Amino acid sequence: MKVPNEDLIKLYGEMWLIRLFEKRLSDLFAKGVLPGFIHLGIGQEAFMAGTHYNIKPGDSVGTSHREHGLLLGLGISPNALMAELYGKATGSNKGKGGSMHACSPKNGALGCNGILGDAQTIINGYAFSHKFRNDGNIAITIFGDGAANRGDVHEGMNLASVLNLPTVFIIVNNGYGISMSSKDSSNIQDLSARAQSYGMPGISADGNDVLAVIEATGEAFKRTREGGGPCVLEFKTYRHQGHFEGDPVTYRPKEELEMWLKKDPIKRLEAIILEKGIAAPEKLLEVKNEQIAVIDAAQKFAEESPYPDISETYTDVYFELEGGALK
Ligand SMILES: Cc1ncc(C[n+]2csc(CCOP(=O)(O)OP(=O)(O)O)c2C)c(N)n1
Repeated sequence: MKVPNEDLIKLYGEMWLIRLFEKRLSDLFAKGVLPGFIHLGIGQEAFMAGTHYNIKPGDSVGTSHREHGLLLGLGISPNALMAELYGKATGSNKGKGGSMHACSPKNGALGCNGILGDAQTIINGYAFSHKFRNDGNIAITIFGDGAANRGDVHEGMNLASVLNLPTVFIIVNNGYGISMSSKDSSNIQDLSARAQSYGMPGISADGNDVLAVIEATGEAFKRTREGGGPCVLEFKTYRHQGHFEGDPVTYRPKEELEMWLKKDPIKRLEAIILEKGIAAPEKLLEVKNEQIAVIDAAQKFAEESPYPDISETYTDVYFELEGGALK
């Protein structure tokens, strides 16, 4: 899939936005400013930007607990996401969703299910709806190598295949489920091989190469959109930080991180852009600095926003039926 030069610059900016947004969250969390618990996707930007590249309006996208970056791509503004993480009333979900449950259904951003594996069955409901309406959209579910070992995931894959649903299962293999190495939790090289058991295609690709991600999602999404049925994609990548902010990361060797830092997805795209003479280093610095300004503004917006009023405690929490009964 040929990616125009101007798109390469946009992808470069998007990856910096994701990384710098996450780094800002890391700092704010360490200072005790952010409530709750956060999992960051630093190092995994290529898979997010590359997947976003081939998502179309109307697609349904279920993210995991590590994809603030994809939520930004799907249309939650940096201001709204930052305010959400601060628990403020101006947040994407009025401060009640937080990191795990920030979502924007009107943009197809379904958010995360805290129970690993469950989302991979639920996604088929969205896929069925797209198929029933024949709207050309697809349902994408994103989950980690750890979640991939849950039984529900296999149930979801089987159902998607049997019903020939437009479901795309994306496994983000970042090497660990908390402290458990994926080499110890699975006996196969490529997790995408599991697709064969359900009679659908499975592809593994370099998740730190944004162009490889665009190539893989481009072909897979097209096939699924055109009625070809479900498929599995595995993107091999690495999270630079711990599982959660505050994780001392005592379970993986230093050399392993060093090896993956050499494969940093942003540096790799930067090298391609410079090598091909698509943009000068000054231009790339400008693109990066633009993202810093966006994040500074988002932080200011979040800090200056009010907390939800106490009277809002139960608003949007329960669905109110006619006659006042709560469901
Ligand atoms: C059913 C279930 N079991 C355990 C957990 C606790 N838990 C939260 S995240 C996580 C690890 C997930 O690893 P992976 O799926 O590889 O995603 P990653 O965190 O690496 O992005 C676990 C075990 C959970 N949320 N749900």
